Amino acid sequence: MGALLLVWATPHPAEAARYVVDIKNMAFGPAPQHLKVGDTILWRNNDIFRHTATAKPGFDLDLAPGAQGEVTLKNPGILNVICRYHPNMTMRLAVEKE
Ligand SMILES: [Cu+2]
Repeated sequence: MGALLLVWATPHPAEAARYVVDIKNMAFGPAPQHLKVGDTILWRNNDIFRHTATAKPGFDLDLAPGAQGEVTLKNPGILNVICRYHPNMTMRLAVEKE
């Protein structure tokens, strides 16, 4: 949790955007479009189940019900996001260069 708080406190580049993805009813919310390197995504678990937002390589957030976590997109490319507990939960993110 300490690491997440540090991420929150880190100043973002002026052009970086912040997106929110809500997890609910065993599914990821709509995938943000036009993502760029340096943008951040806040994942919010609004479900009654524990979920992860996992992309390898990339990030791995383990989110209890009601928890949230933020990731900064570091590399361009396609990220295939899954929940490790529910492999049918998937999301595809396309990250463009900065
Ligand atoms: Cu899940």
